Amino acid sequence: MDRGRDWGDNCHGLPGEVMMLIALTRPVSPSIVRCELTHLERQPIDLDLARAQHTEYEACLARLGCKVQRLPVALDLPDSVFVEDIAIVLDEIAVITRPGAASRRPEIPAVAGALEAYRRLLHIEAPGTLDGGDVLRIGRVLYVGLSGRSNTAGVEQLRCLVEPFGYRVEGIMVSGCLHLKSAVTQVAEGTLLLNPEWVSPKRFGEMKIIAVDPTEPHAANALLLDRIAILSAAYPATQKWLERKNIPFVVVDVSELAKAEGAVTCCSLICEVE
Ligand code: CIR
Repeated sequence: MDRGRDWGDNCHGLPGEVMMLIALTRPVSPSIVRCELTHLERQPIDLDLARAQHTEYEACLARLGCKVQRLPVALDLPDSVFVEDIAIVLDEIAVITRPGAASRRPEIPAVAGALEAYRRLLHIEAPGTLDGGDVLRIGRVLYVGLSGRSNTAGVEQLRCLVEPFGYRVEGIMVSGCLHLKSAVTQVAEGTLLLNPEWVSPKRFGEMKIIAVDPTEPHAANALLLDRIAILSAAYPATQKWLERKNIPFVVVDVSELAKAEGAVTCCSLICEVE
């Protein structure tokens, strides 16, 4: 369902410079039924439906102007569809993470192999842990969740890696959810969608805050592509709040991936290329 105008043209940058957005994705693995779970009880996952929803998610990315690049399926890596956790893609470099769940570290080679075509790669190393889902970029600031997955060593390593490129790193406490981006994401220029039960709005300075509807604690995860947000279809009450603020968005149904504790940001890595 598209609630915005036609946002297919995502070309921007300097005059004469044609930018393209690559969206790296990876298919749903049949082993997703053995995924990591932290805050949810295990429920049966309908694999065919999960795959269909993922394909529709990719189609949504394509409609919004991304060139979708699919990595090969990883039959024995249950959480490999959630590529976001494996890297932080910045304009100048990409940082390959060291995921907090050891089961997810074998996901790294395929993601790093694809990203090295577009960015110089830097790496988080032991004892640091960091999940991409904990890193929210707003301009030149990287807000990094101190969650069950990302530790202070990981945050400090990230700081050392990115400060030379002009980024500031701000560690942020999160509780009650998996990642920082379960609790807060950007939905428009200068505007965050946030669950105040899981992260304090005070850390985000002058940004406007829209709170999730209290009946929808998981609604804060949105993927902002250029000027339009992709949201999970499961949270209509929160979407009414966004409509009232004239925030443009589209929705996709990711109900089966949500049973694996995933949402919309986690299924792609967005990489701007010339
Ligand atoms: C995990 O626990 O690692 C996966 N089952 C879910 C990861 C979701 N990732 C994300 O939101 N960035």
